[in-house]
Amino acid sequence: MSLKHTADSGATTPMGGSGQAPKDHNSALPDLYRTMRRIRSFEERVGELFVRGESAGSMLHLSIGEEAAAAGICAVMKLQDTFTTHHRGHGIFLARGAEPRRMMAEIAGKMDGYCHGKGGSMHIADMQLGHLGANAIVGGGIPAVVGAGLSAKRKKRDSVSVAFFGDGAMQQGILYESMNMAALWDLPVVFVCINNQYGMGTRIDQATRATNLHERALAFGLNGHSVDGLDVEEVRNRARSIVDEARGGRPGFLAVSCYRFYGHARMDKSPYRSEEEEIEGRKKDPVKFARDRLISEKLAGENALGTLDGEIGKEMDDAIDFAVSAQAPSLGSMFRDVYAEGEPEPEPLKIRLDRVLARN
Ligand SMILES: Cc1ncc(C[n+]2csc(CCOP(=O)(O)OP(=O)(O)O)c2C)c(N)n1
Ligand SMILES: [Mg+2]
Repeated sequence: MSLKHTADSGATTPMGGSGQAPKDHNSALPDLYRTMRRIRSFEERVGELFVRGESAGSMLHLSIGEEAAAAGICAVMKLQDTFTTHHRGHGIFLARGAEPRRMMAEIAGKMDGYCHGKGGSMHIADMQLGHLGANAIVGGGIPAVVGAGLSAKRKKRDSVSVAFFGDGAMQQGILYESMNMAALWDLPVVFVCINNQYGMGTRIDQATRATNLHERALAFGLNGHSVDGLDVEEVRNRARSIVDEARGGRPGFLAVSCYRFYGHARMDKSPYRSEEEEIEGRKKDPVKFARDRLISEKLAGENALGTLDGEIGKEMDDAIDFAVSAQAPSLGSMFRDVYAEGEPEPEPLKIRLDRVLARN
C-alpha cells in the first residue's frame, strides 16, 4: 500500500457490497477503517510472531485500541511530512505507508527489514517515508521534530513534522523544552500524545494531577486540543486543522484519549488493573465503532467488510510468512549502516572481548 492511499485526498472509494448503494461518495471513513483494520491485523500477527519465538528481542508493544490516533492523524499528513514515534509505533508507520512485509521482517530482526534488522520494533526508521525514527526512550523522539521543523522553515520546505508519544512522556522535561522552542520559533511542528491511560503499570491519574493534557500546551502558546480516540473521523477532523495551521507556522498539540487493550508489552498480564476495568475499556474500540458506522451510514455492507477483512488477513499472513523465512543478517554486517560513511568501524565486540581477556 502506498502513502497515496492513506493521505487524505478527500476522494475515497466507499466499499459497496450487500447490494447497498453507498450513501456518501466523499466520506473518508472507508479508507480510515481500512487503515485501522490493517493496523489491528498487523498487531495481531506481531503477537503471533512473539509467541512463535520469531521476534527479535523480548519487548513488543502493541497499539491495539489506539488505531484511530494513527489513522486519523496520518490521514491529514502530506507525503513530504516527517514524524517520529515512541516504542508503540507500528500502527503509525503502517498508516504512513510502510510495507507490512518489511516491517514484520524488521521486527523479526531480518535483513529484509526497514533497517536490515538492526532497529527492531522500537527503533525502526525510514527516511524515504519520512520516519525519522521510533525511540524506546520515553520522550526521546520529541526533540527531533523540532529540528526537522526548524530545517523545514529555514529551507522553506512545505513540510510539517509530527512527534507521536505516549502519556508517559507528558511528565518528561524534554517535551516542555521542545514545545517552548517550537512555539517561540513558529515551527511547523505538531505534538501528538496518545493517551492510552497507562505508562507501564501506572495509571495517568497516579502520575499527574493535571490530566487535561492539552492545557499544558496552551500554556506554552501552542494550538492545543484533546480529542476522543474512539471516533476516527473526529480525530481526523481535529487533526486536519491542527496540521494545516502548523504548516502555516502555528505549532500544535493534540491529545488523543484511548485505552491500551492489553499489557504494556507482551509479557505483561496487567495485574494492576481489574477485569471489569478492562472489559469496560475495551468497549472503546475504534475499529468496531468505525465498522458499525460504515454499516449504519450504508457506506459498506457486512459482505464487503468481510471480504476486506479476509484480504487484509491474507496480506498480514503473507507478511509474517515473509518475515519468518527471511534471512538473518550476517555477523560481518553488524556495523554496516550504523556509522556514517567514511567513519572507521569499531572493533567487533567479540574480537575486543577476546583481546581484553587475553591481556589478563
Ligand atoms: C526515559 C525513560 N524512562 C523510563 C523508561 C521505561 N519505560 C518504557 S515504556 C514506559 C511507559 C511509557 O508510557 P507511555 O509514554 O504512556 O507509552 P505507552 O507505553 O503507554 O504507549 C516506561 C516508563 C524509558 N524507556 N525511558
Ligand atoms: Mg501510555
